[in-house]
Amino acid sequence: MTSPNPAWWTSAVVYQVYPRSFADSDGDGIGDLPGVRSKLDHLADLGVDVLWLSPVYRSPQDDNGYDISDYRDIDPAFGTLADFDGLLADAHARGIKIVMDLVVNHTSDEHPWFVESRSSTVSPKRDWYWWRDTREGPAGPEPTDWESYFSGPTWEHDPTTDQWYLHLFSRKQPDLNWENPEVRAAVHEMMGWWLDRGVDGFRMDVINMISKDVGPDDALRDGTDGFLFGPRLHEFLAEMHREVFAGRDADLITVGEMPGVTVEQARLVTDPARAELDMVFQFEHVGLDHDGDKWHARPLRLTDLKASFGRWQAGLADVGWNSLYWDNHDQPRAVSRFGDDSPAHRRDAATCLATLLHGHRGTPYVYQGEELGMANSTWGSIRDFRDIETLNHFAEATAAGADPDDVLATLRPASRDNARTPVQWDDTEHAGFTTGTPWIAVNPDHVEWNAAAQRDDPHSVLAHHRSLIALRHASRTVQLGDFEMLLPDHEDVYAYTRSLDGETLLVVCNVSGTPYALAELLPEAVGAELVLGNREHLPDHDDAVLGPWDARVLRLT
Ligand code: TEU
Repeated sequence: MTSPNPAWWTSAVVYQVYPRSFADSDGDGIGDLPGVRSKLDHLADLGVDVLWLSPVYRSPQDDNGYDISDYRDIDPAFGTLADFDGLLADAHARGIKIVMDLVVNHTSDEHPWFVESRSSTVSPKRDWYWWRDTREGPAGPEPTDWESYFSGPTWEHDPTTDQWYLHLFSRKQPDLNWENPEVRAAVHEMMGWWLDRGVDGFRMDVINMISKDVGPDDALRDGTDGFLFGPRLHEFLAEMHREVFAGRDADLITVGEMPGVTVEQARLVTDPARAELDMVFQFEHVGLDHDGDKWHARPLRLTDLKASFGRWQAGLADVGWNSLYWDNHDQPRAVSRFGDDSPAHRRDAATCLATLLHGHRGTPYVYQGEELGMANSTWGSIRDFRDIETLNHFAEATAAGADPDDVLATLRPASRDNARTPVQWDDTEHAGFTTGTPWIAVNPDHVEWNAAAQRDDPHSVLAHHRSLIALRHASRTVQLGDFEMLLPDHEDVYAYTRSLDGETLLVVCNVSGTPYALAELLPEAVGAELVLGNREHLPDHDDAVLGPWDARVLRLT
């Protein structure tokens, strides 16, 4: 991508807002669009270029908005279309683009399309969803053995027509049948409607699940072969690009969330010559601390992380483009998961992980609160949780005989709710998030960890994110430079170079509490100019020693 005029987003940083937990303007305990609007200066101060809004559309909120019942309206909990337009105008006035969350693998079961589809087997919208008869024989009655991401089978029986409909997520999220050109046309038209309204692009939810092969498949237990990266995915993405984006002169951005996507598949999807998507969210690194069972994680091995990130950096070096993220609304907080959120090390670990990530080649995504070093929360009983994935897992595991306390112990570090506690704006009772009662409890550590405490602190996690974003904006080497991994076998230190036009930057991060002599690790780093560091102001700092969670960007040439 070192073409003479690289795409604008190769130098951009995206900030993700989960509206329900960002800022509440009317005291109902639920974040909303006027709340987001009231915090735009925080985003402008941080220096981000794009605001990705998790879903704000009309929704029964079964999965916090990822179950949409009207794509062209705002859920009253979040505000109105006028509130949205106001937010968009104010964001644009600050040079911040807005990306909508496009959730079109499925709708809500309360969407008029599905209400019509389930009304009768001859409904004109019957084929807008996946309907199947009961499977006879011992394997049935569900048409296939697929398991939902939210526990239980992916098929729900509908007594009205005595057939089953497919839902990869909750039973209130029936999957759309993208084989039907009417479905695709309706989605394209809806996307055009939002682009005409001025939005700057889309983050596309589980977009690699839209092409499915729903055949009789007694053999396929988990079903991923039947719906991950199906046979017509490239065709559907290319058609979408042609029908929705081609011919629009605005600087748009598209990112596809693609669980299970490989480097090879991402090269095809993000190759500009193929006009599908600009980038994808891959999931490899957020699966390295568990073998597919997120409820039973183990410590991350840094060599595994280097192998994975190294492969993605190399794999998309000559074609395509990477997205870079640690946190989002589905992942527990990285500083607790991959770092160290103890009082002694939390600031250093959060800034170390941020440096490690932001120095890579790709577009960084900062999730709300990550810039403040927000950590996993403390969870008492199951009543503290809100996330459907978490609650369904607890119900299924305890129904299968597991001890509730044992299951609770697995939920605390892994639940998506760790990402969904309200943003910590200040040290008041509800962290300045709401004047009402928050829909989910504020992390009690907000008294110390909050934006107000960090805003004017030059050494805060917030200040460090500001500096990382400013560095990306200023440095073509950080934006486009070639990537080379160093020390691939070191279990504690992550180091790599970025090179462009004669400049070489070295990024070295000690992802542990053990100090290391720099000269022994990287002799070329000794005496190099410090471009950005996270610990040089600390009394125990020593240029020659990489301290605990020490992270440095050095200029070698
Ligand atoms: O997430 C898809 C997805 O991969 C997640 O379900 C993930 O596997 C899981 O949460 C990890 O614990 C997208 C959205 O980001 C998520 O919030 C929605 O719940 C889901 O799709 C359905 O729309």
